[in-house]
Amino acid sequence: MSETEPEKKGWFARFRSRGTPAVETPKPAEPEVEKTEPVEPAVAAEPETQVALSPSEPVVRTAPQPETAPVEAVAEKEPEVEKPEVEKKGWLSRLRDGLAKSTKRVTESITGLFTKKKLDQETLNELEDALIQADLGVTVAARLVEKLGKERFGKEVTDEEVRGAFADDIAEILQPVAVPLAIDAARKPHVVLVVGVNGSGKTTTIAKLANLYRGEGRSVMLAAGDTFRAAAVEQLKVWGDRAGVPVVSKGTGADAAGLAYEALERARAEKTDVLLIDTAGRLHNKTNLMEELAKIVRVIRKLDPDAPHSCLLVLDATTGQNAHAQVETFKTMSPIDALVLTKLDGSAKGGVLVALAEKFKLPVVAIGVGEGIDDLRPFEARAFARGLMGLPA
Ligand SMILES: Nc1nc2c(ncn2[C@@H]2O[C@H](COP(=O)(O)OP(=O)(O)O)[C@@H](O)[C@H]2O)c(=O)[nH]1
Ligand SMILES: [Mg+2]
Repeated sequence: MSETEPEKKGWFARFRSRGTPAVETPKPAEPEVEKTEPVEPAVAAEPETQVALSPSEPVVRTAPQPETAPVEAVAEKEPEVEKPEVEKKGWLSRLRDGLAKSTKRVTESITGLFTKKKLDQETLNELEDALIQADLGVTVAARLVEKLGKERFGKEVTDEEVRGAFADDIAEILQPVAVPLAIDAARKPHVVLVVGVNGSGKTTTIAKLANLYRGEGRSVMLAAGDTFRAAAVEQLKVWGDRAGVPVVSKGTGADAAGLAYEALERARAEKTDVLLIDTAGRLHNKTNLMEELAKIVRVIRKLDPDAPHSCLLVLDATTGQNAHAQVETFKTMSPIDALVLTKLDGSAKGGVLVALAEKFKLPVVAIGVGEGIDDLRPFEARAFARGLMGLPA
């Protein structure tokens, strides 16, 4: 996931460019299946312990199975050709536009505070509120404002100076967690377990990672470990086909740990570089999910005591502060060692990433900026911080 210097420059340049049309990458047919489920609203509206499933909720959702033809349909929709420049810019526009919602919240409130006055305590308090409102969290807000107060109290400051100072401090908080996922090439396979609540973007992120690693010349295998939801296995199969990687799967209701074991066996036999294991986001209740994730880890460790070599928690940025509870919950269930924040293209709560970085100090290995297979990007501290504060990179 390392980016070359020229690409970085391109990133910044394009990040700054305005008016670039966002080109939607056509999605495979299966996300439409997702659309029939109230995935996102359900996640956003759920209480903190999102993994808990009420007893009345059906075990197998009634979403229609995707037709068996989506693979061809997908191939037709998005042929494997060199992406035109305009499409490459698409994700940047979406990130900028998405972040713009977060940015607007912060900058409008900051700007509104500065008319001509000197920095006083009242303004500092209001600034602190603005940062909390923008999901940066109480701790970060207090720290940023305290530092600003020490440096500028009683002096005349402009809103741009304040945003610049905040952006620098935020970048400093984010820098240590802006770490790409390191794949150990000596492992065959490097096992990546992907966990997170239903609808957070696990399956999509797996597809994106598979595509990324394939692009790096690595061999990849996917394990369809979400055996709970009817459409989940088919969804991963479609994505696997899109990315050109094999998918190990069984039917709905199959034992996920057994499936993960088989997938690891096969990946070892085939000397695959990376095995990505999908998991269920929720089961009948939290205890079941906890047991299932623990069992997957236990069982794959029979084959490789170090597995999983990476355990990624996928978080939907639109859920804002709820992401904290999700980290806490999943930490008790599996050996989380990194985060992926998805849907930053459409979240007004991007500031939560800063709060998470400060609190948990878990690496943010990538960010999701769209529904397409290419819409996964390395997380860059400074660009994100300045973007959030409405400043050019
Ligand atoms: N806009 C946007 N949508 C995303 C992103 N990642 C996932 N999604 C969408 O979120 C929904 C749930 O994703 P899915 O991968 O099925 O979540 P899972 O239940 O955790 O496996 C789907 O409609 C995805 O297309 C992202 O980065 N941006
Ligand atoms: Mg899924």
